[in-house]
Amino acid sequence: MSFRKAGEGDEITDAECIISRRIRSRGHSIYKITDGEGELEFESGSYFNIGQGLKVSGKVYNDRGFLKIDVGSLKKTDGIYPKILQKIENNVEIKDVPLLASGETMEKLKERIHGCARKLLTAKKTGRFCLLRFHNDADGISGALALTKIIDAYASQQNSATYSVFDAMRDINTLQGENHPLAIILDFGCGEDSREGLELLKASGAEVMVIDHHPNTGKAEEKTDVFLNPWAVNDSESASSYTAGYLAVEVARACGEFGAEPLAPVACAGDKSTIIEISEKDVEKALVIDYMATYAGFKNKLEFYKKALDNQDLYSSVLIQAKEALEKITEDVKAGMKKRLDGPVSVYTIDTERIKSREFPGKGKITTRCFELVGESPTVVLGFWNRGLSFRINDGAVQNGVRADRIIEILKKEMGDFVFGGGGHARAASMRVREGFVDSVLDKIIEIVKEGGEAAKPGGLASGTNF
Ligand SMILES: [Mn+2]
Repeated sequence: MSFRKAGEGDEITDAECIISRRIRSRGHSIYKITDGEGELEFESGSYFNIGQGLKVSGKVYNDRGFLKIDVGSLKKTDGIYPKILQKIENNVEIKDVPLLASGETMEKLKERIHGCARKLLTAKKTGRFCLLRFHNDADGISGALALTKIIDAYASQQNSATYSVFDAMRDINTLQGENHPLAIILDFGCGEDSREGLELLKASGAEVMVIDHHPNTGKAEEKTDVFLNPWAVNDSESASSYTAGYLAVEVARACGEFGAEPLAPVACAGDKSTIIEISEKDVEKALVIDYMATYAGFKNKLEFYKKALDNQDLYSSVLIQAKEALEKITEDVKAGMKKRLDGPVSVYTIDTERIKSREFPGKGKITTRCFELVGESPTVVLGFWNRGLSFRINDGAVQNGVRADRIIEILKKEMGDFVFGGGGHARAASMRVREGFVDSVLDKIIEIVKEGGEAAKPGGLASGTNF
């Protein structure tokens, strides 16, 4: 008999169920159990983990309005958890609401959004252990704030766009002893460099959900159970504009959590996406989050960001400091930027290490500042430092066939000995370069851009690279 139909006096025989909650009472515990369709409770002096699979028999009774089982027999049984989760997932209520951003890409993603929502609602219902790894910028953090409106998660900030083997080891350690945990990777993890890390995470037995908008060069869907990325349905660079934080807000909305909506334009403002309307206030909020993220290690708690957004005094102080820091570098950037190529697509470079700034703005933001100062014509800005560089490319240049992800791919092939991991979007990306070789890499990039028109044609420089 299913728990949903059970009533006072009914006999339950060998029902497969899992522990979904434990409430401590005087001298014993009250356990909530679910068979995927309904819930019952029982009292016990023994200790069971959340998610423990059981076979339970006994008689149902009514204890002041709560249906409980007077347990006759109880056997710990493994392997039940996934089955019960699946049942709940099939039955949870999804809100099929119009999406905040319109267009074909989002319509095609709806099923995947609902898939994520089902997993999260089920995790909430069953007390499932969730680990949430979010990228350390306004997009990733806004998304994490949206998802934690649905689930309680062990949230951990990721200060790199790559999910390394090191990251995976740390997470597997955290998940040790948890029953069939769910690991959520938000706003990173789809690049080639994240492949091995994701592989390990999946092999550890965790269920893996990736919500990202970076080009899927690492074929992340093969190492994940739930994969939400616009690149899966749209193979043009416009896919990147559906930011991870925005997607997370859509997942929250599908769960019925509409309070997450104000986070969507903040996420988009952070990644300079214009798929939805963004106010000046959203841009400021994104700046505040970015500023805070720069000054925080990986131990940063999500709560910390939430408080700053809610606390007017703290918020204003951070905003003033962040704006001042950006303002301060503007003159230096103007003086330091160099036009290295004048043509159908121009190239500017900026040595980010010669800009006097403390932790904020970082190298990426300095490059962005330079990008904001160049004109509207097709342009590439390269911010460089000792061991790497950062790309900012405008629409005009992309239309001329110049794309950061393609250039990085060519560099990896042709200069593999001193070009390391790199990745990102068509219009914004960064890469690591062996010390002492940045100048030659810059020269090579300028050469590629010079022949940029060729790169876009079949048989040109970019042929053979698949995006
Ligand atoms: Mn992002």
